[in-house]
Amino acid sequence: MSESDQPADKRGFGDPIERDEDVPLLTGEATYTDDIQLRGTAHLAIRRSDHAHARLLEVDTSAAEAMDDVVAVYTGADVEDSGVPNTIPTAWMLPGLVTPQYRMLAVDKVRHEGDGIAAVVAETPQAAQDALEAIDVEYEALEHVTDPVESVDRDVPPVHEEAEDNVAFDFELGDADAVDEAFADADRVASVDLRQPRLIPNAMEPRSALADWDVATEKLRLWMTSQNPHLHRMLLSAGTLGVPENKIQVIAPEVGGGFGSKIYHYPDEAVTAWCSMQLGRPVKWKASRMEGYVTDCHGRDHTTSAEIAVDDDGTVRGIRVETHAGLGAQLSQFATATPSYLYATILSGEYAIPAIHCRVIGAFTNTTPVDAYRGAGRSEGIYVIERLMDVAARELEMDPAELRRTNLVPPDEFPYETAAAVVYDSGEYERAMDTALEHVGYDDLRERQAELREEGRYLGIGVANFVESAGLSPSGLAGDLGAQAGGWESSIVRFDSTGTVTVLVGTADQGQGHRTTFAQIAAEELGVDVDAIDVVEGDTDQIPQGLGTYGSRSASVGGGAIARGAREVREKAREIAAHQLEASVDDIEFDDGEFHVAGAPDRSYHIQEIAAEAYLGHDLPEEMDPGLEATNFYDPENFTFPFGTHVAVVEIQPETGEIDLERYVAVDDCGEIINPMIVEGQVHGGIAQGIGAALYEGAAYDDDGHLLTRRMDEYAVPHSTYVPDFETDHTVTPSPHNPIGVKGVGESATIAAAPTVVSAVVDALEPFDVDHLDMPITPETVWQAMGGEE
Ligand code: PCD
Repeated sequence: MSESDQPADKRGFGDPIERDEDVPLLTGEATYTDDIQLRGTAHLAIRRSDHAHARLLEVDTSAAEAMDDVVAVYTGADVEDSGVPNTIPTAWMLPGLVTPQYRMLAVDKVRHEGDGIAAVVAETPQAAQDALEAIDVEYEALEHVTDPVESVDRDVPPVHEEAEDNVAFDFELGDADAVDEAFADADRVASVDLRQPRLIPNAMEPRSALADWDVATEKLRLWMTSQNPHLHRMLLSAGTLGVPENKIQVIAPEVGGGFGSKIYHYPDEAVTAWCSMQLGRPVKWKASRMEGYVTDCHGRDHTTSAEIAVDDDGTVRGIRVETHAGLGAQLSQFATATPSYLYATILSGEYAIPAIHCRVIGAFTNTTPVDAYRGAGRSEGIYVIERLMDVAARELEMDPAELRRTNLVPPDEFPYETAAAVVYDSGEYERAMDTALEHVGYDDLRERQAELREEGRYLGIGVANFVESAGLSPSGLAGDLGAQAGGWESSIVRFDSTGTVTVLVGTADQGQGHRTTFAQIAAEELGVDVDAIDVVEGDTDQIPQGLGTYGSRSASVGGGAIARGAREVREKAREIAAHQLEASVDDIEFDDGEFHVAGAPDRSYHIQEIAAEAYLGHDLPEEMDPGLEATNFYDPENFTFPFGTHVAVVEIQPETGEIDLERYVAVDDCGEIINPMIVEGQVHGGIAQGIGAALYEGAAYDDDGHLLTRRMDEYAVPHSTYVPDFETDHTVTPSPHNPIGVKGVGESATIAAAPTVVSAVVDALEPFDVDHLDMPITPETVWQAMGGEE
């Protein structure tokens, strides 16, 4: 590799640099959306449906309107009559997809508890809240359905008239005939029926928005809790408000966690903007925690039947998967992509499986819309293949780790095209697996397990391998699959005239630490100190274009755009240096920020001095324009495919069914690591969320279609004391096509942790002939599985 492609010295890249963002976050100095104060701000509250499914007979707002401090009350009909497009569009089409109109506020009918019915704008947040109760809504209750299988199998009134059978899409991937043949030929077949419950995202900061419509310029400024401000700008413009895109500025200030839930273009932020446009004054909305529970998109909600065909020697011949995916009452932007492509294309896991077929029925239900939640689609897919590996191992009476090892895609097979229509870029699966098994002391643990069983104690060892598609790209592929947006990212890398650097990028952090890691990337490429670099994200007026942060894309796609931009800047600086040193460009070397003629390091110019020259413009090479900056659009040639092996050790208390999670070992491979400390944090958070899914979390609805788990004391997000100390390690298999060799890491551990923990619990219960337990596995389910009475 030439010196210009790969800077020799490490300036930050790879170092565990402390997070630049932490001091303001921890001292409370950081600015979140709700911290922003504009003079004359009015406050919005939204009246929501307390029915799961009902016709709206009348919405009487007169009493509310007459209340003190109430500025205005609007219904769905008012929004519709205002003449704006009033559509919350889907951002991913699938063949045959039914796309009912999704409006800012309901008209005629409510389709889930929490559906917006009317908007109250008042002088104070309290006045707005009080007025909500004065709105008189007359409903005619309709039969509702919350379960994705029931919704298509049972005869219920459809959620949308457009989809009589409640089917939004019926998706297929893979080769059904090849799978039939594999199943006919194979020595054995094993199967599992499983449910992946609905999860509620629980970001620390609830969603909120502040909209300011400038009557004079007809420009909308919208501060909001967004993972992707540019996407919000586009969808608001085209589908919802009809305001030209260049008259909308979306700003995501500090955002306190998202986990997927802040990707989406929800009605609420749009209503906030619409109200500001009606009133010509700033309007602010913020969700309460309980409001968030019924309006933030939920995750998962899969009911699956899966089968695996294996030979006696452990060779997997094929898998067959059928899933009903609950979409909720409306199509959120990626609700279609998450359970289809993001799910079915990862079903091969780390294994060479010659035949795969998957069918997914996307079902409307009378529930909060479902969309991507950390691990989106890939979590669900890896869970299926890893559960299949365990049931197959039982069927074959083979060690589950051994069965997995037998089927790994070998390192010399990459790039590897799976039977599920993706090409894995690179991987050394066995190395990561060995690292994890050695770390945990797998063979000793198996012996210990046997000894303990003699004593009537139940130790369980769970192993799961995962591979993940991160950084959805290239744009052409995304388009072929139905995406209504690209897969690229864009950056501007700009030297300022005094030698500092500003990096602007279209991703948008919610806690990941981009300001730190992106400065590390630029520092590495430019040979300047990380402290000289300022990273700017989250403002569509400053950063011309971008697609935001989701799908663990920012490090690889955003970071790639930054590296490429920085390299372009460096090459221009090299030309200026050559001119100053009166040498040919080819003879100029770049070393630790200094340009010098090869073999003559004594006379040199630092890149920061060159930057000053570039802006003075007094003595530049002929025909060169002044300035030192580059705009880069990076459209990767493929996803990156992070992978790894996680191992959990549990002991079950037979008297109570309690599960002691004793050890948790994670070996992740996310390619080159920009900042090991940040990656460690990502892995820790991810494991905690996966453990949450396996043992604690799960949204539940009562018979009336009301969310039962509507508060943090009813929906069990694990506390730090619920999880063991994590033992982490890494292998490094650089992505061959990414300019900095990185792969994503943000979702990896969540994807791995749920199947790992479930595998461990089920392993502990082998003496009780338990092959599978659905999540969340509570002490009660364990106790019953061990033969306890209800
Ligand atoms: N990194 C490094 N190295 C590597 C990779 C990575 O260092 N190799 C780092 C970076 O730079 C950043 C992080 O780490 O900082 C991450 O990254 P990524 O993987 O690329 O990712 P992003 O894009 O950035 O992010 C996203 C993710 C997601 S997706 C989710 S869910 C979650 C995660 O992220 N979320 C969150 N994580 C987190 N964290 C926090 N704190 N918060 C939050 O919210 Mo989705 O799709 O949305 O469902």
